[in-house]
Amino acid sequence: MESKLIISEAELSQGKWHENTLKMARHLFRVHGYLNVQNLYPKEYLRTVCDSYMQQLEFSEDRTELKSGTMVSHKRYITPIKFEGVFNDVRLWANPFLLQLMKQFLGPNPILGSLGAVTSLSGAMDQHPHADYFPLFEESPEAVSMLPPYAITVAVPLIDIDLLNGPTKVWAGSQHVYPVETAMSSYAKHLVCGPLGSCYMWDYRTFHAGGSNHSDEPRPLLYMAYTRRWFNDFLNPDLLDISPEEYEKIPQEFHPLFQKAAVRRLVCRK
Ligand SMILES: O=C(O)CCC(=O)C(=O)O
Repeated sequence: MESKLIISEAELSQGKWHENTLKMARHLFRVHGYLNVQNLYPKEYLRTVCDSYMQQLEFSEDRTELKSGTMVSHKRYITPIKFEGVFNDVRLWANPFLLQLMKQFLGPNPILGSLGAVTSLSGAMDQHPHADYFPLFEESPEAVSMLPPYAITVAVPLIDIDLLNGPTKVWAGSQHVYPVETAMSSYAKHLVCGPLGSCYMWDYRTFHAGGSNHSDEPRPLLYMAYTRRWFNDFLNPDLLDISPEEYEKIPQEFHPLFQKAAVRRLVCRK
């Protein structure tokens, strides 16, 4: 069974999850290592995000390659995103339903650690299974199954994503095992996708892989990493960088989400 939730009409009108749904979300995320929420974002806003992102991309003349970003597997590119314009918007990173989930999964003080997008081009092949980070205590495999998440990747489809243009394959439950069984046959493989407005999130330890793109169009998937305050992600090059001008635009109540980016800037200036 897929680990999936739909926000109810009553929850949408109240702007928050019902307590029981939150408990269910926590249970699903802990057991499966991921959660798919089908209706988290307003579609009109995401269309503006998609337009802005696609305008930033530089394609080769025949559109078979991307010149911007880093190729992470066949015809699949990660591009960091500048924290400005439509991306410096509370609707994206402070969506009330999303923040409630992040606090359930990561404790009361989550940090936004990175912002980027992964785009697979037409013809992209299946990516290799991987986790976004190592287990924290590699010398103690038994700890891996007990520890709660320390970081989460939140993926936001910028178009309707389906089985044709490229779901993200997720090996449910693999976040609890170390060393992981590399053939992945011990874990249930879920093909996670959703329409514009949906959002799926996985534990940094959960094995996953971008699926092949059999459509004629690029498949852009925005991502944000939310982490516990003390976690430092040494593997990902796209740590959030916020200029002082953009930081000023962030409402005060959300400054705790950006504590680390703010401190990094102060330290780097010295
Ligand atoms: O393309 C996807 O669906 C996921 C990509 C991914 O996990 C990665 O590039 O690290």
